[in-house]
Amino acid sequence: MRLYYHPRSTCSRRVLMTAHHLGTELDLVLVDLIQGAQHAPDFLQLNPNHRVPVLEHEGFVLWESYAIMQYLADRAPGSDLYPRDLRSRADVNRWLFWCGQDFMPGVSLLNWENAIKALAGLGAPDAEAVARGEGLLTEAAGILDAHLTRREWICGAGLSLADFALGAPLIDQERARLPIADLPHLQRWLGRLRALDAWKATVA
Ligand SMILES: N[C@@H](CCC(=O)N[C@@H](CS)C(=O)NCC(=O)O)C(=O)O
Repeated sequence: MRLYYHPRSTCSRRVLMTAHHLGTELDLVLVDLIQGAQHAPDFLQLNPNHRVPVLEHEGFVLWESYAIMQYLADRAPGSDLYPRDLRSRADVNRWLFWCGQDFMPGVSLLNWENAIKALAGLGAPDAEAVARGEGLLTEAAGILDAHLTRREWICGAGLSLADFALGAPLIDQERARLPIADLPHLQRWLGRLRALDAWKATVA
């Protein structure tokens, strides 16, 4: 199985965490996003959205990190990361959709403006975009923090794809100046994630 990825891509990282936890081996193919390799015709054949991650497995091509995580988990016998029970699975799905729709817009804006632009030498953060990202993430992260008040992991059935999906993009929280430092339940949960081998083995 081949994964087209970039080491600083948080969407790639949630897939790498999942694969590592499941013990699934992936052949990694670097797509140099800084050099624009995602716009090369060969790569656009795989993903017309010009984005990583992309999985290629025996001729089957899959893009969208959440779909890739689900595919990997469903192929791994005996794993609880993506439960089979109807309601437990619906619970995980709920947080995966919420991650893409409500959580990532703020995180992505701040990662880009405050962290990636500086690393890639692309100039100063845009103040208006930063303010928009802070507003979006403050609301979403507050919801997650309240949800985690009495929970070890996001879903009742235990560690799941939801934890990897939401946790992976927070790796650069200081550099990206994510407004989550004062959220105690979210930070405790992040500490538990950081202690996992899947986290440690996938730090860029
Ligand atoms: N919804 C997609 C988002 C993928 C995405 O935004 N990937 C970024 C890196 S984290 C990317 O490849 N950006 C390059 C570009 O948009 O040109 C997923 O979850 O896989």
